[in-house]
Amino acid sequence: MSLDRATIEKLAKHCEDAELEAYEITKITEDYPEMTYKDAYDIQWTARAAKEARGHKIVGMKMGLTSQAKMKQMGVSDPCYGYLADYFSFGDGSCIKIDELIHPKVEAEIAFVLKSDLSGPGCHIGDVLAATDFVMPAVEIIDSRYKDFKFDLKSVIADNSSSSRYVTGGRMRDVKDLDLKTLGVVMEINGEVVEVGAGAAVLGHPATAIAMLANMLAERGEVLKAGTFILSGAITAAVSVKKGDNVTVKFQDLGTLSFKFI
Ligand code: OOG
Ligand code: MG
Repeated sequence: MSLDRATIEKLAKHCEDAELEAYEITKITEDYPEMTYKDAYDIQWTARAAKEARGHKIVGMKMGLTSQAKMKQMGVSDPCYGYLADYFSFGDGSCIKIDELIHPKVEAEIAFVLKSDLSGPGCHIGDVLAATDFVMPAVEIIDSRYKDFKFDLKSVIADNSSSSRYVTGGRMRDVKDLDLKTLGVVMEINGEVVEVGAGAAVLGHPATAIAMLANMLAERGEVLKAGTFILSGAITAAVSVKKGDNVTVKFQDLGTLSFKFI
């Protein structure tokens, strides 16, 4: 049974307040076990509209739980998406204030920027590669609002798929010049290698995640517009960070990016 509009709005505020004020909440499915996947996305889209109404710009989208490493780490079996707001975005060399976050983790990702619209249903990897303007290196900082970073798929969707911050590197490349399947990444924290991976960790090929996003959005009548920035999902497992940590991710063919938690 679906939740009513008032409950969707209440839960959107509940999750978004926890994000804005950086405090933990219990999984919303504990109080609303009957909620559906559509309810979960309705909650996410309602919080997104609230941010826009307050003057924030939505600057991109993300896919999450697209790799076996992540699905296994979080105990879920399907990918999910979320949106990226203007204040989530940081550049290479940034300092990120950890006190604004609850229990952040970092994960290496490949970001896509589109040059033409992409829509489902039936969107496939060829459509994605043809519609991609360029790819660039990125690190996502996820910060589930749920206690101990534990959730089920509906709860995490309602919580904007744990979106929190992301950092992009300055090197853009044409997908024609890269093999995104074998593109390797090495993630270091304070000079120590903590995770390694290759693009194929993301559904066999990161562009597959973008096709999946277009197909999921089509269920709501939404389209990925030309110019959209999209995080395709973690290549590595997510690693917890603390104040003072220096994160460096080396991407084959896409350069290195670094930032610090202060
Ligand atoms: C959900 C978001 C996962 C990814 O890239 O797999 C994600 C979570 O693990 O908190 O962003
Ligand atoms: Mg991610």
